[in-house]
Amino acid sequence: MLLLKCDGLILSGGWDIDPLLFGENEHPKLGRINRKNDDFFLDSLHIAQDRRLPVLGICKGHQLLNVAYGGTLYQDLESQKEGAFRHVQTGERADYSHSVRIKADSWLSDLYPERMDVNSFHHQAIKDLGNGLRSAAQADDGVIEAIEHEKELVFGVQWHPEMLLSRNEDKALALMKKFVQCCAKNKN
Ligand SMILES: [Mn+2]
Repeated sequence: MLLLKCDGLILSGGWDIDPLLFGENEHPKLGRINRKNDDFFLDSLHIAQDRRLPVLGICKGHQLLNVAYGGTLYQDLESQKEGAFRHVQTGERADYSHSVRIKADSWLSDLYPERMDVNSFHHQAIKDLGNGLRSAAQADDGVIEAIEHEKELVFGVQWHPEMLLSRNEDKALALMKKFVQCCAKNKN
């Protein structure tokens, strides 16, 4: 399998996550799901875990990590989390939509100032954190926008750094560089 040749795993964005994976039935506002796709993500994650590879989850990937570690999701933020603002931006992919507060001592804290702007293309979000995971960044409405594992090399961001690359700012690239460095270091 291809993953046996990789030094790390990025779980990308995608459709909604099957709520059966965290013990819930479908909320009326749940979007498109594809269980095969979820299972592929989970299988890849399990191989990466077996091989102790660093993992970075982006948007859906970030949410799936939480589910894989036993956490839960808001199936639809707008109808399930009071006071949540709109996290499905109408602007361009590389536009900023809301700010996040980076937690001190998190994996992002040496890359970014305490507050920074991100893009936002999700109507689902982490509700209860999975085992061993902690929040690394939060939006002002309380939505968890980044996570990390307390012991494992497992990281997640709710925004899309790869879509911000066209801004030609160091900001988006910094996160990717850090992950690649983490993979290289882990290999040695
Ligand atoms: Mn957001």
